[in-house]
Amino acid sequence: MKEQNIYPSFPVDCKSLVSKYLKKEIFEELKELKTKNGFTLEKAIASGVQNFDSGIGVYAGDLESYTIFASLFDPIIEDYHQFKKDDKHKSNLNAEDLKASNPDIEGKYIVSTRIRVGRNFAKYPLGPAISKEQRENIEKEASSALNSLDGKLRGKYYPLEGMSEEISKQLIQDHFLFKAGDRFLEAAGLNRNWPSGRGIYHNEEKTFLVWVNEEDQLRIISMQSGGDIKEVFTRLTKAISKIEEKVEFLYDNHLGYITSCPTNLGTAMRASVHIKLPNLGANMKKFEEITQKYHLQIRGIDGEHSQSIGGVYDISNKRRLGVTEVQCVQDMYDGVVELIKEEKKLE
Ligand code: ADP
Ligand code: CIR
Repeated sequence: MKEQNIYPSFPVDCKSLVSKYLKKEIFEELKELKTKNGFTLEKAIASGVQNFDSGIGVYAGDLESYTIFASLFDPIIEDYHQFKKDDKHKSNLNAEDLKASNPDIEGKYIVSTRIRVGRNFAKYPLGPAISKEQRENIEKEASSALNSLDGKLRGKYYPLEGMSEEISKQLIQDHFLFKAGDRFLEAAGLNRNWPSGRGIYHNEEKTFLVWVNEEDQLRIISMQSGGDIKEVFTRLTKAISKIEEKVEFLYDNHLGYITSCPTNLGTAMRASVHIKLPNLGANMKKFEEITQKYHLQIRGIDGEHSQSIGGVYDISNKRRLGVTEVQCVQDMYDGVVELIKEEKKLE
């Protein structure tokens, strides 16, 4: 029989935030608690307990997880976002406030720009705690709201179930679709009943896409080739407000938009460019000095936990909570301007 409620041990070189903050006394205080949706501490920490290379290692099953397990979640949130218990989140989705003329008109550095937000339905638990039936209802409600979009946002919903392997492979390779089998999500209970209830909506040009029932119930995405960051942000903000006419999203005055992973709380926004920086890539000290100054994260070009290929990096905002959406994109934009300047110096 599986042993339950035993304080997990982490290797000494484990750097995840869950290993840092899950002290024995916190574990003892929280181990018997359960949210109204039946979400427990054991479920919340499963991803970090099964994946010692996690950066964070916890997921929430519902809004209540963030309060019931606050003595674990709060220090993790404070550490990742530099956001304190009494701070309030602010939202600003007015694209007019962004100062971002294309930093690479010749198209020499920026391959593509993508901005996404995570959103979850107010009336359901989050992905780690939903039932198959709830997930399927979300899919129905999401696809019906999306199918009512018109103009440049008009598109079609494609369920994962029944999608040919060839098409899904191509969509993943072209950076449009999420990957299957992520071990961090698997351990968090986010891959249960795969592929049922999952899918992707996109317009003809694939500049506006929505992932359904991956890590969050919706990932609303605007993307295109090149570096016109403002155009990408403008399209995203219009799409969000259209979808919000049909669906009520989970929002909290303290934590902003509620997401299953605490790194996405607040704006739930990741604004990124795929950018060619081979010289900075060979000078990581300088590279990281700039990314730290502008609160940016470096990822590989096949998404989270992937490697850079051919000197192309995924550069995105790291801050998402306690800063507005405009500020998230501005962080990325200002940092990218500086990165291009430094890359030119090194050429
Ligand atoms: P998320 O952005 O939702 O946190 P990932 O980091 O896994 O998740 O990225 C999802 C997909 O989006 C990956 O295929 C990744 O390559 C792609 N992607 C991210 N940023 C860009 C970009 N600026 N241009 C093109 N594709 C991108
Ligand atoms: C982890 O803990 O590494 C995964 N659960 C993903 C966390 C979010 N991603 C990130 O901050 N880069």
